Amino acid sequence: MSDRTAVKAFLKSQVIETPSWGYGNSGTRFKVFAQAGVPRDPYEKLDDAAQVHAATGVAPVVSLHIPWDRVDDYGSLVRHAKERGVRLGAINANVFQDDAYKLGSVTHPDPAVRRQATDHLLQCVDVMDVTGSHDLKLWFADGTNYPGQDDIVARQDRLAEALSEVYGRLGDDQRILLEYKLFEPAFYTTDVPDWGTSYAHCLELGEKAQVVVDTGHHAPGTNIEFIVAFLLRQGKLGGFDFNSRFYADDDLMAGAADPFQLFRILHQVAVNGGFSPSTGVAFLLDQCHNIEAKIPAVIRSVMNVQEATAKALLVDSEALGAAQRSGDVLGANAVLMDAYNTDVRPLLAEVRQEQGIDPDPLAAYRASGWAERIVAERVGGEQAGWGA
Ligand code: LRH
Ligand code: MN
Ligand code: MN
Repeated sequence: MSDRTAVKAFLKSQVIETPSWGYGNSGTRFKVFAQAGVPRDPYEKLDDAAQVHAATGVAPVVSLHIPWDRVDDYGSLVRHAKERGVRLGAINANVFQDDAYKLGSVTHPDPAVRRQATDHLLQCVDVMDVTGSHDLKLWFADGTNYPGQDDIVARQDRLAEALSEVYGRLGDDQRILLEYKLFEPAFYTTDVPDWGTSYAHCLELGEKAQVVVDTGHHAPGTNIEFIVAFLLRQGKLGGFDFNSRFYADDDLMAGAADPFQLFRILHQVAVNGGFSPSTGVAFLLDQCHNIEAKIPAVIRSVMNVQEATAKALLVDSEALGAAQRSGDVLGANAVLMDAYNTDVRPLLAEVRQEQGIDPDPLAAYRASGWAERIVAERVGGEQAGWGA
């Protein structure tokens, strides 16, 4: 798609889902630097997410993390979101913060702990029924730290059993997105360490199970766009957790560390039909803002994804195909680099103007006075955050 009007139309329709936990306090294991004005509950996280959507026009969906976002009445959260012009998206299960999970959750050697973990996953599907969410996003911290600690294959069997029980509970328009991560918190083996393991489990489960690619979850140097292309070909790419990394799972702003990688990934999405809503690829952010202001950081990340998307869509596919077919190595590479080196900011400013929003989302947010308002109003109470 290199036609400017079509590119602009797509950019207006693109949906980038933001994570509730990105609005709360977070940190490293060394220190959490609390920020003034941070949400005190899931309702206030939605209020902040609505500001991101107001500024960017493309972030109307918010992922929840349970139990971080536990409320008594999820229906009231749905109504609150609606009033703010946003809606609830993926439900992320959390089976990594209970004392019981020291040796794993669904792969734990003790069946009682596995039952507890699986029950939580099933409860997350109950939440989805109320929130109208389609995606159950599963990431397991499960693994071992020492050789010999547990039986690797027995853990795979336990994982498969739990996944299959949860899969059986899914409604027709619900799916499992199974996330992988190379390591951390387990340091020797991780039960879902890579896309291949996730893919194999999803294949066994059926068509309502797909792989989610978190861009921070690979070994350094991994060719993520190859994984994306492969999964798209198999119809098994469920979505992305976008963030940036320099070293490991850094969870920095998407597009900050390596915008060229983000472009290469989105180019593969573009050429393999992943932007078509029918493929169901979800574009989620999964990041934390430890030292920078949170709402502007989410706005910047959304803009970075939009810029990389615009560049990916501007690739002259006819010229690229012709160069590839004729074996013109340098020519093909030049077509790609031409798109990457295009300054798409004026195009995106036009898109925003046509959407009726400010061409400069960060300036619009600054001018809104929201930052000052939340600092003044959100005093007292516990601040919600990563792990709260
Ligand atoms: C794990 C992960 C997963 C969790 C989120 C908080 O590292 O990427 O997606 O749900 O972080
Ligand atoms: Mn993630
Ligand atoms: Mn992560």
